[in-house]
Amino acid sequence: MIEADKFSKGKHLGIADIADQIARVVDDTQNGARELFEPVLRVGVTGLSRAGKTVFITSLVANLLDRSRMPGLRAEAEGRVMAAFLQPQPDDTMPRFAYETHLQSLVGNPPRWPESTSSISQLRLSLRTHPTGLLRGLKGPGVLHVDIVDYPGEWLLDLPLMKQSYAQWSEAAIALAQSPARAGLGKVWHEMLQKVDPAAVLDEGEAQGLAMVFTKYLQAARAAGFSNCAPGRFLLPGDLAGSPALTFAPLSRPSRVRSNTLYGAFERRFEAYKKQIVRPFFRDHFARIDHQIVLVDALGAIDGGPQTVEDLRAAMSAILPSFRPGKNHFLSMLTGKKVSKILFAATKADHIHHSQHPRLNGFLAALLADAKEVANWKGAETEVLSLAAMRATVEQTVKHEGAPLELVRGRLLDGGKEVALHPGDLPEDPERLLGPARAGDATWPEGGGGYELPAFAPPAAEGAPRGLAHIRMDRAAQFIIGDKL
Ligand SMILES: Nc1nc2c(ncn2[C@@H]2O[C@H](COP(=O)(O)OP(=O)(O)OP(=O)(O)O)[C@@H](O)[C@H]2O)c(=O)[nH]1
Ligand SMILES: [Mg+2]
Repeated sequence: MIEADKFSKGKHLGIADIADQIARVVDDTQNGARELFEPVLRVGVTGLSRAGKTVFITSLVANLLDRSRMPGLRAEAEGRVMAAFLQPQPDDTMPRFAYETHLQSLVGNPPRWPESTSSISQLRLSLRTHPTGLLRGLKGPGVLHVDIVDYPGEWLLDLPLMKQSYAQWSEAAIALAQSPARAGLGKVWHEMLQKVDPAAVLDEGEAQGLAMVFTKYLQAARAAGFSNCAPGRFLLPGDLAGSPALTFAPLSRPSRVRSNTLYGAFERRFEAYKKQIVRPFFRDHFARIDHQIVLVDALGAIDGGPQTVEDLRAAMSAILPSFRPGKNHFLSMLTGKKVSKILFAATKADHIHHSQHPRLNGFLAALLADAKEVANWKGAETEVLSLAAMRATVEQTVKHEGAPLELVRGRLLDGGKEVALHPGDLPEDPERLLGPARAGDATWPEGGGGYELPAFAPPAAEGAPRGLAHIRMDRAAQFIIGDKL
């Protein structure tokens, strides 16, 4: 339908403008009509760096193409899925997600985890199903296209920057770097920061030197397990390495800002970074997401100690409100679209015995509670789940001092030795982890148990692959695409 006010509001629309508007409306209607018959579901897989996005997408696709390990997917259990197949993706300007390469590395000999992602890619998976219920006899099979995008987790950290001015970002970044948890990580940068005068006329050599030592600090922070390491492109510049939009760093604001000074130049570059790099990425990627999956490596953060848990909590609290559906916010303003389902998933749950999974869910829910409250997920259906996209361990129960002890057995990523270990018990009350985290404690309290959560290698392939061994990927798939099948 063409809305009347589209035409009446403009000042003096020329024939060409009107023709263009009509063409666009017709085009949208045609796309809409096409999507009515073959709906497209755009699934967002979001998570910080190393959260498990690439393994998750690979496993989701492998387990949808071969559904023998997917009893929890209702359409499959009801025998209604006739076929699943990969299709050329709709967006010609985006590289294809290297599904075959990632799968090959996971099931290869020896099996390997895929490389960390350095750029954006996309995949379209299509499912042909018999309709349900009353329509069964009336309608032929339907096709659902599922579009999934993968990108480096570091880029997600840039989302909160959209709301900040250079002065606000600088102040927060300097304060964070000086917090006790990060003390020592940015020594060289801090020393240089003491020496430079933000109000002095720009010296490009000095600017580059500052950007370099600041980047080194961000790399050190990430290597120490911290999540909050924005701007994301400083860690993963791709083809932007060395460009002026990446040659800035936080500075204290001088009383008067002149455009020819170091501060003036950095402020302009920060705004250019937001406008030319961050904004297009979020506009193009998040613009039309229907269902969102937020992956969180909660166990990795627990393994790192209270300070990495607090850092993860802060990073998620800064990012998640940006997904707020329907409010007058950057993403909603760009898209006008509401995400209708959000799955919050604790990844790599094969590190602990399944009897601990309810506690992991409780911890994740508590970790994200602030963010969820701020974000006010009105109108969106949410679920919290623990899952493993690729199960690298098996469970085992042994007798220890007369009592059963639950272990997980797997091959260590580092060295390849097979071990069976008790990773530690998560507390019933998540506050026992979040309290010390909020207090900034360096270690978990005595008697808190301690955690042993080493990285495992992917399991050795078991003959012809039948999907991938997983934990609750069928539940995740049911929540994300089940009601569309
Ligand atoms: N045990 C276990 N480890 C996993 C699982 N999924 C991911 N991992 C581990 O987590 C690492 C990171 O997973 P990726 O899927 O590459 O993470 P990502 O979110 O794509 O990371 P970036 O591309 O760096 O943003 C892997 O290399 C594995 O070591 C899982 O289901 N089980
Ligand atoms: Mg990745």
